[in-house]
Amino acid sequence: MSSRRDFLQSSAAIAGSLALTSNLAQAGGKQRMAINKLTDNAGKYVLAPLPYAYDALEPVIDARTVELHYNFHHKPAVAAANKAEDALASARAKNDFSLVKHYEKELAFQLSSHILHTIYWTNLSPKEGIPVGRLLKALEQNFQSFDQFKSHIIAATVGVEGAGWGILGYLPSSGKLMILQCENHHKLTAWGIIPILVLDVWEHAYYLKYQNKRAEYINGLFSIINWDNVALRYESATT
Ligand code: MN3
Repeated sequence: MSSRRDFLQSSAAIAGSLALTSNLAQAGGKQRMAINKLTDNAGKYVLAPLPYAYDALEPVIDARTVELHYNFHHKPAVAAANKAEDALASARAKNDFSLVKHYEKELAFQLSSHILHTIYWTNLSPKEGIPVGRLLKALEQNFQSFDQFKSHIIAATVGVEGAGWGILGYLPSSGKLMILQCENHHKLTAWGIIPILVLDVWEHAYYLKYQNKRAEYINGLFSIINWDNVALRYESATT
């Protein structure tokens, strides 16, 4: 009996510590879920409303580009991510994994598109600003100065090969802010990184107004970054 009691006690202790760990993980996770509303209560991916009018980012990004971008690039990615998850559930139910490679690729691509676009819209705002406080300090610590950070992320984003994103992210396992060049929506990542600022350089994001002048678009984009949102994301990633 005593070994059973010991077993039950140690099991309870382990369960308790697991619950504590999972509570802590959930607290961070819930905070991040509140910032990025990717799903509804049933777990289906949903498109959050655009946080401003189509013309709010004029003149840097024209209204027509925002309208097309949101409705015909972001929105279909949400539907396709749901479709891929449904197809994988159906594959499990039927024990037929003949298309698993296709739908895993679809899920990685479309869900990454949904995640990055959701961040992108909130990363921008009509009001101009600059990073301050803890975020500014972290940018200076990781990139020597704000100006060096700005030159670095602009060069990285302009230089993305083909369609993709420039990304500033925080990697909890190293405690570092990093700049990544992301191809498509999901290639060239560092596992575990939490994106806090994303700059879309797919042509649909700028071609109507800027055509091949990607650098001009990126430089303009820098003037409409919502640094309060970036700071909120940094706080959430580091606490
Ligand atoms: Mn896009």
